[in-house]
Formats: sequence, structure tokens, C-alpha cells
Amino acid sequence: MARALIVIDMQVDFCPGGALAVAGGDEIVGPINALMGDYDAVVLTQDWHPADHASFAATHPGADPFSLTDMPYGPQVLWPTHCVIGTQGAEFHPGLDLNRADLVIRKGFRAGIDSYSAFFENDRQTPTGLAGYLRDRGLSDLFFVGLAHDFCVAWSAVDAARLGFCATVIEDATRAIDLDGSRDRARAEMAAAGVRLE
Ligand code: VGL
Ligand code: ZN
Repeated sequence: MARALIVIDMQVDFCPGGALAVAGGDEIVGPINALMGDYDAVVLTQDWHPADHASFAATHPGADPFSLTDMPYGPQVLWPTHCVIGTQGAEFHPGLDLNRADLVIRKGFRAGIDSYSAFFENDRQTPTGLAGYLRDRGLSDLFFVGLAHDFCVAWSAVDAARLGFCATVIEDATRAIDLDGSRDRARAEMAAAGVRLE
């Protein structure tokens, strides 16, 4: 089985000093670079939002960052403005080895819908195209690293397992936002979906 390393959202805004910083996010850049050579393919995802994105608290007058709202597709956390298209915060961490990436897949670029998963937008139906790419290349054994463990990494790994890929999360090469216990919930949901945690 050909193996792919899927590096989720290793971007400036998710690292310390960024708009939606994940504690210790920068600590995993070196370990991720070191893993890249061990795989048949490397895919990077890039959170990539228009400035008026519906997932931003600032788009909803009076709403606080990290509060919940109801979207047509279900509940949605309202985030600080982050990873706006074309801004410095949306760039990859400067230490990440971009040269080894076969594919960069951007997500969250439609103003009305968020996209945590690398495979589907948050309606869980609109595909990003990644599954087709991986299947066409015969990459069936997927290893997930990056940010954030409890949102984009977890949703991606769960979707991968549901799509019939073999999915593993290398937890040492992730860091979590951990909003109201979201890290433990994400671990339970991944285990229930058949994702291996290693
Ligand atoms: C992410 C919240 C909002 C992530 C992206 O990469 O986990 N989290 N956008
Ligand atoms: Zn986002």
C-alpha cells in the first residue's frame, strides 16, 4: 500500500504569534520535515479564507470569538479572523519544507461555508477533490500530522477512514486547540471511526 503524509494547516496563523495560535504549534515543524522523506507522497493543506468568511466572529456583529453559532449545515465555532487569502498569516510556517510537497490543497475559500476536513467542507458533502487525487495515485495508507489535532486533523482523519482509506494520526506531530475538551472528544471520535492513533 502506497503511503502519503498529509500535513494539515502548518500556517503562520496557527503557530505562536498568529491569529489563531495553537500552543506548541511551531514545535512540530522540525519533526514533520523529518517525516517527509519516509513517504511515497507528501500533501499539504492550506486554510484559505476570504476576509468576510462566515466562520469569523467578526463577520457576525456582537459575536465573540470561540462562541458557537448555527449555520445551515450545522453548529459552527466562530473563530478569530485567520488565514485570510493573500495575507502573511495564511502562509506556511517559514520552517516547513515546501519543496517536498507533491500537492497543496486549499480549503475554506467559499465565504459561506467552513472546511475543517481536507476531504469535505463542513456540510460533510462538498468534496475538495483530495480523495480523487489520492485514489488516482494509488495512495491508500494515509498518515496525518499538523494543526489542529482536534479540528482539521481529526475531521480529515475521520473522513479518510469513512472514505475507505487506512488512516493514522501521528499524535506527536500534532498540537490541539483544546476548546472545552475538544481534544478528548476528537480522540474518541477518531477511535470510533477506525482511525489509528500512533
Ligand atoms: C482550523 C479552526 C479554523 C484548523 C482551521 O486548522 O484546525 N481550526 N480553521
Ligand atoms: Zn479556518
